This record gives sequence, C-alpha cells and structure tokens, in this order.
Amino acid sequence: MKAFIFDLDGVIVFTDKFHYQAWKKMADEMGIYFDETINNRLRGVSRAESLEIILERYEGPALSQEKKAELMESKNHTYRELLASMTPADVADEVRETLAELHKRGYKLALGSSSKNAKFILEKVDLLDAFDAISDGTNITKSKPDPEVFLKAAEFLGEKPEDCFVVEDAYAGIDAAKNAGMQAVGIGDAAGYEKADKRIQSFRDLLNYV
Ligand code: B16
Ligand code: MG
Repeated sequence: MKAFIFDLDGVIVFTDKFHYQAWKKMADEMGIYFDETINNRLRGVSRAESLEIILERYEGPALSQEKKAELMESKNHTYRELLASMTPADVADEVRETLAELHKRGYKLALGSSSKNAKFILEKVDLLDAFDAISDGTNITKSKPDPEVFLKAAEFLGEKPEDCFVVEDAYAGIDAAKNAGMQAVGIGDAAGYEKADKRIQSFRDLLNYV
C-alpha cells in the first residue's frame, strides 16, 4: 500500500454533534420530528440526501426545490457558526502524531470527505498541511457509497486505487471504498461493519498495518 485516504467527520474530527444541532434547529422550525437515531443515518451522507432523510417525517405540503435549497442553506449557516468555535485542540494528539508518523514512513495522505466544509474545518484545526491532497464535497457529483470521492483522492495523489487504504467511520464510506477497489479500514461506527477489510478501535492502530 502506498497511500491512506481519510474520511473527515467521525475519523479526524467529530463534527456530527454540530450537524445534529444544526439539523435539529431546522427540523424544529419546520415542526419535523428529529432525533439522534435519525442523525446517525446522516453519517457520510451528502447535505441534500441528509435533508431528504429528515423530510421522511415531514407531513406538510410538498416543498419546492427552492425551498429545499433554502433549508440546506439555513442548516449550513447554523453549522458553520458552530464550526467557528473549533480549535486545534479538537484534534486528538493521537491523530496528529499518527498522521505525522505515516508521512515519515513514506505514505501519501489524502482526505476523502463528503463535506463541502472540509477545508474550512481543516483550517480551523490546523491540519490543512497534513494532507498531500484533498477530495471533498466540492469536487464530486455523487456521494458515498459511490466511489467518486475516493477515486478522485487517489487521482489527486497520483496513486492506483488498489494501492490505497481508506479509513472510514460510516457504512456508506466502507461501501464506497470497496466500490473503488480499495482496502477499507473501519473505525468508530464502521468498526462493527463486516465489509471492512480491517477494523480498528483506536486511530494509532493504523500503524500496525504499515
Ligand atoms: P456538508 P464526512 C460528511 O462528512 C458528514 O458525515 C455528513 O453528516 C454530512 O452531511 C456530509 O459530510 C456533508 O457535509 O453539509 O458540510 O457539505 O464524514 O464525509 O467527512
Ligand atoms: Mg464520516
């Protein structure tokens, strides 16, 4: 293996609580029931698909595309206000040290995130320079489990898919990695997913595979 591609939310940082708070505000304003179990289904899923999942509980009149775009914009506005409070202390030392050690051992590192806010988040936590390439929600048209975000990451790194490890917390992300022809490492939620090639409990366990 020559490269590692990391998911962002749930692997490098934990912004799911901010996604939850921001979607919850929007759902409350719309009178839609929303809880943490539904929020769990939004892991790794794009903003537009997340909205559709939340709208499964919506009982009002049909919403136009414009209204949906407005709802997503409003959620993103709240989400970015919450992200603004992030600092480098929001990244575990273990994560920073493991990324540095992988680099030292000669591996290329990329980000492979569905988020359009990925660069903003990396900037806030001072990790922008830790990656050789960034593939995120701004350069894809199809979201996980489609392999596009990871194939783009491999292309940006100049590596073949079969030479890449993907580290993911979402089931949809593990499926995307396998669809890309890559090795999938499950952490967090995805540590319980049988389709992952390897399952790890802690970020530094990655060093056992290289
Ligand atoms: P945004 P990841 C994903 O990040 C989140 O897990 C998912 O909950 C979110 O809807 C998606 O990014 C899009 O985020 O609204 O910021 O574009 O896990 O792929 O790093
Ligand atoms: Mg994730």
